[in-house]
Amino acid sequence: MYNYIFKLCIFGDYNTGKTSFLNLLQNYNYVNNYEPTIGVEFSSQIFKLNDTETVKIAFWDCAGQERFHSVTENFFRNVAGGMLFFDVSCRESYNNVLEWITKFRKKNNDNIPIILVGNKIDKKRVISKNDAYILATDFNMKYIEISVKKGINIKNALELLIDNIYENKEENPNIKEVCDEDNYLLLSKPTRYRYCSGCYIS
Ligand SMILES: Nc1nc2c(ncn2[C@@H]2O[C@H](COP(=O)(O)OP(=O)(O)O)[C@@H](O)[C@H]2O)c(=O)[nH]1
Ligand SMILES: [Mg+2]
Repeated sequence: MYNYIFKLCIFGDYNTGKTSFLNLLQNYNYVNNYEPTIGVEFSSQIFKLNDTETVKIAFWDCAGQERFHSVTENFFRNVAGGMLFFDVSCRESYNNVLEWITKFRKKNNDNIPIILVGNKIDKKRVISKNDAYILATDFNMKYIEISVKKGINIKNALELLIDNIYENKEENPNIKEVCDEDNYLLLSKPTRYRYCSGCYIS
């Protein structure tokens, strides 16, 4: 049983590793293939917050729509937090970070945290860690660098966001204490839903 439920969205440019990140979290192996997903993908897992509390997190993945910068309103609605991805080896994905922040903020108030995630640090980078850190700080985001391919900082990235959400939970309107999960799921009905329970982070 869990104490809280919240929705997280993983967004940012196409090809930055968002779907691979979610797959890895669900203990699938990293696959080198490129398989664009269609619609909004949604999965959920239960994580430990501390010794006594757990949270069920519903993850929403842009799933191909970000290619056209056309993610639906529904995607950003009712989220407790967001992970904004860019690729440290692709300047364009970094240049688009501001546009993504604007889209997110239009749908959510400033108390909903976003963390900025620089992925693919196994590749030759064109964006320095310092520049990304400064950008993140300017927009009140935490910054973390990861490599989905090498499995670097995967859990830390998720924990960073969860901690951020949990610390400010009084100001966050989108954290549900569990009472009526079915209604919540109906409100935010996904195109596709994969259930995966019992996956604990620690
Ligand atoms: N070198 C490298 N490639 C990655 C990494 N993460 C994802 N990729 C690759 O980048 C491509 C796009 O990944 P995908 O998860 O589909 O990106 P999405 O469009 O943001 O969902 C795929 O070929 C992945 O294998 C990484 O950390 N390093
Ligand atoms: Mg994807």
